[in-house]
Amino acid sequence: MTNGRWLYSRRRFLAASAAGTAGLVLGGCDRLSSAPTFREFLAGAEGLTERVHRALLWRGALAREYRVADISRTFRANGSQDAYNLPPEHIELGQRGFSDWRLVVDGLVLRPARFSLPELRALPARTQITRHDCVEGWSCIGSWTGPSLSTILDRVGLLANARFVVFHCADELPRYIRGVNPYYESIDLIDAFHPQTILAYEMNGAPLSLAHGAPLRLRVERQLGYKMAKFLTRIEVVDRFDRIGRGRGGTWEDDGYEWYAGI
Ligand SMILES: Nc1nc2c(c(=O)[nH]1)N[C@H]1C(S)=C(S)[C@@H](COP(=O)(O)O)O[C@H]1N2
Ligand SMILES: [Mo]
Repeated sequence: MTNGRWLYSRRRFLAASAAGTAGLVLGGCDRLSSAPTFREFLAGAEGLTERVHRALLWRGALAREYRVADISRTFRANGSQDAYNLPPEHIELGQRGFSDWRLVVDGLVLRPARFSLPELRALPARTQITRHDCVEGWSCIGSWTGPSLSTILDRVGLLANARFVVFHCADELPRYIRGVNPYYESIDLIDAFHPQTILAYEMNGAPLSLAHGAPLRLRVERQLGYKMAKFLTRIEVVDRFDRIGRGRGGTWEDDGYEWYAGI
């Protein structure tokens, strides 16, 4: 990434942080998007305690990145991973190399779009070696490659009332009724613009296998495994998620897990 691009992304990320978290903390503060940088915003905001400062900055921290030598010999697959949870159409798309698969990006955006796999591969990509922590108590280190979610969001352009990004998936977990409740997840704009939030089409240097979410999955490295939606079909930008699924922001959240699964 060029320096200019980095500064631009950082600015976007910090602006998203200010809009997302500070909006909640300060309430009633508008015109946040005009804040030139996050630190300037914080410096100008009166009455913020040290703890609030820390909490806001903490959301921007990077997850640890590892060396190639640290990559786990085998990376466990979890949740949906084959035809048992995937509809036949998705399996057939895979058999044709996902050439007919498209990622739909819509909702509160200026320019709704559909991306093919080659289009996503043509975007600037990031590779990161990170540790995946499942809530069930296991961890694996893997390498992930794909465009930053921020690149996609910049392409489509967010409307002013955008607050969350919802990830819709092709699969359904057995406990949910097929055709009624496909796997889904959601994150706020702070995580959406975090530099390590990517849409991965490669794992350990090879195209994503079906078990790990082919053709495209989310990596949101500051949170637990269940946030990392596999088999993406659609990214929807929303101002609220209480009308999606059973209203708690994700398949496992609807079952009682935390929406913010920070690690
Ligand atoms: N679409 C979808 N995404 C999903 C799941 C799933 O069942 N379906 N399981 C989640 C859970 S609990 C974990 S730990 C990780 C597992 O990713 P992996 O199979 O690459 O290890 O994917 C997450 N994303
Ligand atoms: Mo998990």
